Amino acid sequence: MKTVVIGAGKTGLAVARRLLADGDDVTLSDTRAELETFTVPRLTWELGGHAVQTLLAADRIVLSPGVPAFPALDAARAAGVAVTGEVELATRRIAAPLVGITGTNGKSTVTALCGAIAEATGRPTFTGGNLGTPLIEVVGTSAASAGGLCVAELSSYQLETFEHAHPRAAALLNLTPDHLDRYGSMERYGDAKMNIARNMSGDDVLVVSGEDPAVARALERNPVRCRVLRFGVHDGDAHIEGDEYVLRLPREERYPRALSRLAGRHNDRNVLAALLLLRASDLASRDAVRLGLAGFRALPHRMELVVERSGVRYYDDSKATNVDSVVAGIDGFPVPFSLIAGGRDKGGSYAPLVDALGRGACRGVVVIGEAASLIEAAIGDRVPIARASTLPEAVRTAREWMRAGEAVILSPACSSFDMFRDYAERGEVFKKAALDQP
Ligand code: UMA
Ligand code: ADP
Repeated sequence: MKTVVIGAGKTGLAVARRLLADGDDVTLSDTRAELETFTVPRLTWELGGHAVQTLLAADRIVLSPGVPAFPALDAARAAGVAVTGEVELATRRIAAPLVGITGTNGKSTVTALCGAIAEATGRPTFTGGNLGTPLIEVVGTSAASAGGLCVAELSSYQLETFEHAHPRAAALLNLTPDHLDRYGSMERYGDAKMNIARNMSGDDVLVVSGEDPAVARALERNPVRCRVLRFGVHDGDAHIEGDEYVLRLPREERYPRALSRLAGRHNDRNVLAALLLLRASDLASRDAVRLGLAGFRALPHRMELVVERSGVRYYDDSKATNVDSVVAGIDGFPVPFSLIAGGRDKGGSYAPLVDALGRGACRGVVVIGEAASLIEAAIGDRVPIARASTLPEAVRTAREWMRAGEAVILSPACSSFDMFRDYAERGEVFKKAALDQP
């Protein structure tokens, strides 16, 4: 079989390795002209673009998630060339039950927490997907066997190419504006996410927010054939009563909230979703849930306290790449803060961010990157604004506004790709700048 893999990033390289091992001829095609290549039998490179002839000559095209539709691809599709994605290819080679997690925010946290609980079951476990390790890397390991368990964060990009993939349990955590540069509307974005449940049926468990109107609308537009369970702070199949997480499966189960070390209301929701996913599907025992939850710590770059310098605390929330995730972090923030925001705009509105700044004690906003003017215009004269051309410069500026006992927060509301390789690199640059402050 002749396969063209579009995009030679993490996903493309992992797919190429797998397909070469399966005996395919593979072309790795990338828009970058300069790229570190290597030579192995049956592998060809196409750099500097995706030629239509290359695509038309393929039996199959595998798209990397970050690649949006383009004319040569449409032409190949129209000519009958099959187009698929990495997660779809992976799931065809996995016998283990798959737990899939999607939503606008909280995916990585819920995935990592489910992974920790899955580990506590003693089954060989894989935890990855959009979180960092492409799912296809599990193929051939014990976690992919029938006795294993695979927990995958699934982005809307990865879900676009779902065809036969069939999670045993899946979550749609929430839906707020993000990636509108690719989808154009919330409906198209939500529909891409609903693809997660297209093959789920019978006893399979779909966990959704019972509080999010956009999730309810997405479910109405895309009816499902499996069990649907809802979580919500006050109400739902999983909810909170006092200091306990309560599940109704319908048999009641209670877990102390004190088991979780995650801060913030949004993280309570994340915990509820994770418990519901693994208990309603019976993929983890009550003891494994307790053990996994108690041992779990917040992931880096999510409201992570970096350091305190001269009484000012620096928080790295680089993973907050859309407006709602910034609002979740700064709403009710306990001390006055300055905010560093900006990067590559995704086509949504900054109004909810401006409202949240109005409710809290924000001393000022430093804007960076391509979206600087857009954010500046949205904020107007409600709080002091400064511009910075680099992130270290932004940290120095933000610091000047602060007194002891206050905080500087990097929470960008944008993707990082205008200035950095990814959100993690942006977070590391912020951390270094914070450590350099007097
Ligand atoms: N490229 C092309 N043609 C194009 C566009 C890109 O050839 O038209 C090339 C680029 O030059 C680059 C490669 O494609 O060489 C990059 O591919 P990619 O953007 O799909 O990125 P990967 O390195 O494969 O990483 C992807 C996810 N990235 C995206 O979806 C943008 C990673 O999620 C994920 O961890 C990884 O697969 C493993 O599954 C990151 C992300 O930002 C964290 N995800 C988005 C999000 O969370 O909001 C969806
Ligand atoms: P994702 O993988 O969906 O980007 P993460 O768990 O990495 O989600 O969190 C990304 C950002 O969103 C962080 O800034 C975090 O504080 C915020 N966040 C986490 N969970 C939620 C939630 N349930 N609702 C809103 N924001 C959230």
